[in-house]
Amino acid sequence: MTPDTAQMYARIYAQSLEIRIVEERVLELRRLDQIAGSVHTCVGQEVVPAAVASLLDDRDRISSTYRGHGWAIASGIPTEAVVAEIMGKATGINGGRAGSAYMNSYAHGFIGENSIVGAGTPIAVGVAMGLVAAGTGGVSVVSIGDGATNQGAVHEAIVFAIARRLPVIFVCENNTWSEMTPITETVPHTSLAERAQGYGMAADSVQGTDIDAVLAATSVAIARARAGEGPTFLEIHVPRLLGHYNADIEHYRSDEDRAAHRARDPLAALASLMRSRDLISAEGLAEIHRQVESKVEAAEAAAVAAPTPNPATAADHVISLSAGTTQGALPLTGTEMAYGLAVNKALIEEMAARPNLISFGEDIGVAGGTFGVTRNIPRKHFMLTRSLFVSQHDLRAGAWPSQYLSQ
Ligand SMILES: Cc1ncc(C[n+]2csc(CCOP(=O)(O)OP(=O)(O)O)c2C)c(N)n1
Repeated sequence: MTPDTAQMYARIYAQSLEIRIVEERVLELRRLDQIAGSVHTCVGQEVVPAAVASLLDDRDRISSTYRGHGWAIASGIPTEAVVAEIMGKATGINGGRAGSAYMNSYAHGFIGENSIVGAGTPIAVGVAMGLVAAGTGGVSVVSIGDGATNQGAVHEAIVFAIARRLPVIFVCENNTWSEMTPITETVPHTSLAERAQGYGMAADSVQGTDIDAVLAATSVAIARARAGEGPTFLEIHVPRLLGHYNADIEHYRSDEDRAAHRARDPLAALASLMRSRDLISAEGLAEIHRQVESKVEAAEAAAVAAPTPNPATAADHVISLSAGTTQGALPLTGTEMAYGLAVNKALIEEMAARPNLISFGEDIGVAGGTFGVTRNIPRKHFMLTRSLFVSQHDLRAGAWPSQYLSQ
């Protein structure tokens, strides 16, 4: 172990602890009605975002589920802006509009949370296509739960990521529960990593309590993605230390199951590993706790003191205006037309205005798709492959190597 390793583990530990304390404070603020709606915390899973994100850099992007406070913090969003966002405050990273389950910050490479199970995966695949087009070597990481692997959207995302060898890492945080259903009830005969291998995808399965394995498997996946070798499914086993959401009393869960999960807390395992390898002293560990606790305390105090959004700004960000359109011009007087035609016209207009826009889907390049919504997109702007429109600019820049354009 080099001093660098010791520092890296200490950083991962400090961030995981910070996420844990934030989540505990969030639950308390929710109990005090200072947060509206449900909150889904990641207590027991903190090491995953902290460890995975520690290996990423500015080129990379992260998408997560509604259980994404940890991923938001690991992306580098200031803790105060995360807590304020969960509280719906004006100083939140999204001005209080996204709340607990929809935080995002492009500036921090955080594409965002999503409360629709599995819905982050096709978005992450689209992000990966964008990264390939940009040619930076960036990787698109998306976290999902174990239950999400049963969703159609996840199947489609995996199939597409493999077909185009996209730089996606599907991080499956397997906490064995999907709300009230254990994963063994829906996937009884195979592990999730084996299931992913069945798609022809590289896959690995590691324990969250084994930080070395988590870091090693993530590094391999990142290297594979950066080298253009395609996606990886990374199953990380973690405990679910609390209920599915803040008000879940877990009446469906046995005491034995709860105790078994408590016995494999990755945060505690990381602290003991650092001590047993002499990577940190007992005093060093205590110092991390003091620093993190006061950091979260200050973040919470600032979030509590922050104002709620000004009601006069309620309509801000509702409509994204095309160039040349002013808010005053809306609502526009329109012409009645079939919905598919309206989509087609909008696509033609947007693709002409924004050269970086691409559209993908089966058969869309052949006859404008089954419903004709991609018909008549001007050829002068776009080269056509069977299923993918790519702007001429991207092709000239050589941003789309042939493996991504296979028909
Ligand atoms: C498409 C969809 N179906 C159902 C739900 C309701 N729902 C919310 S969370 C959840 C369980 C998901 O379990 P898992 O993917 O294992 O993630 P975890 O909550 O354990 O992190 C369900 C069924 C939803 N939000 N979206």
